[in-house]
Amino acid sequence: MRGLVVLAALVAAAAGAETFVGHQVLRVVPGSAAELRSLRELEELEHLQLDFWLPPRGPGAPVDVRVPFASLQPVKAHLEAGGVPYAVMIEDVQALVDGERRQTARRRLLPASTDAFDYASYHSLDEIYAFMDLLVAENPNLVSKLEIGRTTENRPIYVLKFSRGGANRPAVWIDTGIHSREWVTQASGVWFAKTIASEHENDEGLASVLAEMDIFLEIVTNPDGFVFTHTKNRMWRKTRSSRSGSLCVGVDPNRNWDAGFGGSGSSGNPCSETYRGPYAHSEPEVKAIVDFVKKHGNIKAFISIHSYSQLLLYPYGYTTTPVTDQEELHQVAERAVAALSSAYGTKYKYGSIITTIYQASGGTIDWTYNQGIKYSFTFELRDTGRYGFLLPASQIVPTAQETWLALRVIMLHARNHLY
Ligand code: BHK
Ligand code: ZN
Repeated sequence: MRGLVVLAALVAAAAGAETFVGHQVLRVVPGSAAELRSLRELEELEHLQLDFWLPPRGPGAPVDVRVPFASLQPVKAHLEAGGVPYAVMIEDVQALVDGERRQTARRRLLPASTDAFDYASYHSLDEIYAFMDLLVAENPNLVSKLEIGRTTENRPIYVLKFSRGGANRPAVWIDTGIHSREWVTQASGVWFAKTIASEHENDEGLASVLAEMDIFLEIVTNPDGFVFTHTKNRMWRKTRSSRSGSLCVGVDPNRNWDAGFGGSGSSGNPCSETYRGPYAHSEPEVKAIVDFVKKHGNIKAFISIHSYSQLLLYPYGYTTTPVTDQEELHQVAERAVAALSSAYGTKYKYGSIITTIYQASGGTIDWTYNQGIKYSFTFELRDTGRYGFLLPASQIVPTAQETWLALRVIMLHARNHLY
């Protein structure tokens, strides 16, 4: 067993992939403003190469941070000196990455039918793209595939359209995987696609949605980043664009939208994980959606899916000014979360982005809301930090199933409140 683990790490290293041998994910809960300051000091120290899975927000809010092996001693010493308590959430990140790789390697290869697709495994970009073509071929009267743009590395960006006909019907938009390392989201997107195709006649609620609305589903919203997580660095979050004057690659596609662009809760440093980019919509992956949404002009609900933390959020992230529709969105969120919990008891919190997590400017759903899309929501799927971005594949299907119940509530509400 131990030999296998070492072998897997060696194979990955030989292929030029980043390894995480001995990296730990620490959960730190700052109890006071002073402890928070002590944590923020760590954030500034670039040489430590810390990866904040959950960045510092306020006293009492947990911070999850991946600490490279070489930084463990100084980080733990810094925390202990400041009297800041911490727990080890993940002992060895590479062990989880290796387990995930072994599971992925055992996946059923692309079958002849989407019925036999392995929904309980993680898949590569090519497999997901092949799945989409299969689904379209099997359901020519419901499903079609649109190319809405090309990535920085010239990969096609695809959206699945589910439509019973009609011209430019009011529509629901769902995207998964805008942050590439949030693997349970793309995997859930695949499951949603199959479920829409197979349930659109059995499920009365879904049928009533599709009787009046189209559904657009972008499963791999950051294809370059996704390929990079499979081949080079499992923990890649951003796009893969580069700029002169910096060796650092990528823009945070959830800080790149023209809604409070450049404000606090985003970074102007190209090396930051929350780098907003040189200007709004600089990223082709973002611009493709912006152009699509504007051209369509009749999108009524826009749901952007991330992981992890188990949250259902509505705008705004860039300002504390509540949205005009706050009361209605809060009630929809409450009902969506209740439906979600009914499957496996998974507990979600809900509220506006800025009051529930932190200030974030240039985020997706702030822009869509300001475009007039009232039902704009973001999910943060499972879990609450035991595995974080490395959620075991055994949780893909249950995560997708429970999330689907919440999506149904939002879609049905939009269908019953067309505006
Ligand atoms: C979600 C929506 C809008 C603004 C911020 C967020 C939280 C999200 C982020 O962009 O910082 C956290 C994250 O990626 C993990 O999914
Ligand atoms: Zn995210």
